[in-house]
Amino acid sequence: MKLRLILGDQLSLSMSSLADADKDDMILMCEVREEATYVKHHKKKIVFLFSAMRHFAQTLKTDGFNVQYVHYDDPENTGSLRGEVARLMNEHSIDEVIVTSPGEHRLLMDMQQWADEIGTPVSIRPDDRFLCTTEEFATWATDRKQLRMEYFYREMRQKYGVLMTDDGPIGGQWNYDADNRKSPPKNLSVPAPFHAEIDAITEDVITLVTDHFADHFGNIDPFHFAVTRDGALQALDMFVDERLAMFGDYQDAMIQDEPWMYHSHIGLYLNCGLLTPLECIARAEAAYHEGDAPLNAVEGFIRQILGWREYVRGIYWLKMPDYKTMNALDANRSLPEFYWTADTQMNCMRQCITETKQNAYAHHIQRLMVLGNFALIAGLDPEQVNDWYLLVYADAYEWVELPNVSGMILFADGGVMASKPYAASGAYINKMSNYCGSCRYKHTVKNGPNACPFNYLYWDFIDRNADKLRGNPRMGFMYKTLDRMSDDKRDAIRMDTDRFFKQIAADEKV
Ligand code: FAD
Ligand code: DLZ
Ligand code: SF4
Repeated sequence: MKLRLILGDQLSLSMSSLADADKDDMILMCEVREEATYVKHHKKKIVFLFSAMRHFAQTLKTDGFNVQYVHYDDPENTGSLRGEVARLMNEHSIDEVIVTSPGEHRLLMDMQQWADEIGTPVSIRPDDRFLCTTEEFATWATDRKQLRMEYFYREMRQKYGVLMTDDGPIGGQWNYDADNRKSPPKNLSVPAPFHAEIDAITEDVITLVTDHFADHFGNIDPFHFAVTRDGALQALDMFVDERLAMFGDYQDAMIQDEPWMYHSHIGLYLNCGLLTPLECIARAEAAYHEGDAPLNAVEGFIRQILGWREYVRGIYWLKMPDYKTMNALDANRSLPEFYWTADTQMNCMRQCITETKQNAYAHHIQRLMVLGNFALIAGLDPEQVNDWYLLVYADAYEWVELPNVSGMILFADGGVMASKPYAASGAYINKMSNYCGSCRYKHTVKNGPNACPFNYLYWDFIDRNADKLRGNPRMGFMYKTLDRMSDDKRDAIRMDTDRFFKQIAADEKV
């Protein structure tokens, strides 16, 4: 008999590990302490994943498969994937273990030892849910000086014939980002997000997570995520019908108390297998052809999935394991406590952290330009920042989280992903949001106790990293501006920065 292991983020009937499944084979799914606590995942993320796993196991059983499902609180549960595979091997006559390659390097390294330890062959099959294999990405990357997403994306468009005509990209351009940076008007009325009802399975999981993960970050209530493929498809439909048309215009916009904006909120479904990337791309492309959404919105959305998502996964497998420990800017400040409590007077940070706590979600520009930008200019330790991002979001797995954090926000990879650090001062946050209007700090003030901390931290970052960044051609303008600053101005920046971090060290509210 073969044992087929399905991980929590492998909830697709099309998994390579199920490709030739026989109804006599045994399918193992298990809720284990090791996976749920290697970082202390947000409570809502655990509820989502355990409930989605239990629903998927039910689907497999209904389809006639022999499923062994190990509950978290089963007294026999050994607490690890390896332990659960070994336990079944002792109880049954199993001649091969089959699994689809996991999304995280640490688990792949572990699985590659399993065969020796249990004395049975372990076949690790490729994860063919992605649109670019790790081998194809490595070939694309070979001999390139710069691994820029835009060129990768164009090749993916051509490979899959997405938004293409015989003469090239539909509309004549590959990228409509220039149209996608509108500031939000005052009276924007954002549609309500998808809202699934809680069933008995989710109810049980909520009780379990409340009892066993009380010390983990975040709120369970309200819980509205879909936990089945049908639910995830409904959420996708709702996005295409109600939000996609505006996705482009307000992609970079942030509004106070509007955590969901015009984003799709499907990342958590894609990453655990409830949705497939091609079906999301096809739905959006069809909406364009039917005249339901403009090209800037559809191209922008498709670029995120066909471009960014595949690209970051390619970078992850190309650069691991070294990527995880890279710290090109030698950043070493500890993550301030307010990343956990939201107890800060910086309104933008308070909003984004509060929403993250509440929803296990923040949209891209909040992750990038508020939470990430602060981490970059404050010089926070990449390891701590990575751990935070990996545990707080329901869509976070290391293959997608790490390149976004170490590459996109922190420049810890020294420029593998981004050609320059994405640092910005308060003016940018004010341009793209209405957060500054209700802030105790003033985005127009550059120094002193009322100044927006992003303003002086930005220049301190530029100054502090001069030896590493001055040579970057895209930073030339910044260093010219810095060089023109008076000594008094530079002293004021340093003093404000010192005061700010001293206040944090003294547990004062900043
Ligand atoms: P939308 O804005 O509607 O975009 C549609 C889809 O495109 C997303 O669901 C996602 O699958 C894909 N996508 C968009 N941007 C990216 C990107 N930069 N990288 C990979 N896929 C992308 N995404 C994750 O899935 N998991 C993470 O752990 C994660 N961590 C991030 C950390 C930082 C610091 C930053 C800047 C971005 C991170 N992202 C991550 C990317 C992006 O922010 C999320 O995919 C997105 O916010 C999810 O919300 P959504 O489904 O509403 O996405
Ligand atoms: C994220 C997660 C959590 C919280 N719990 C489990 C679990 O109990 N069992 C399981 O099979 N998978 C879980 N996962 C997802 C894994 O961490 C994920 O498969 C790996 O990180 C590889 O991407
Ligand atoms: Fe954030 Fe500065 Fe604006 Fe306050 S003033 S919301 S700290 S950018």
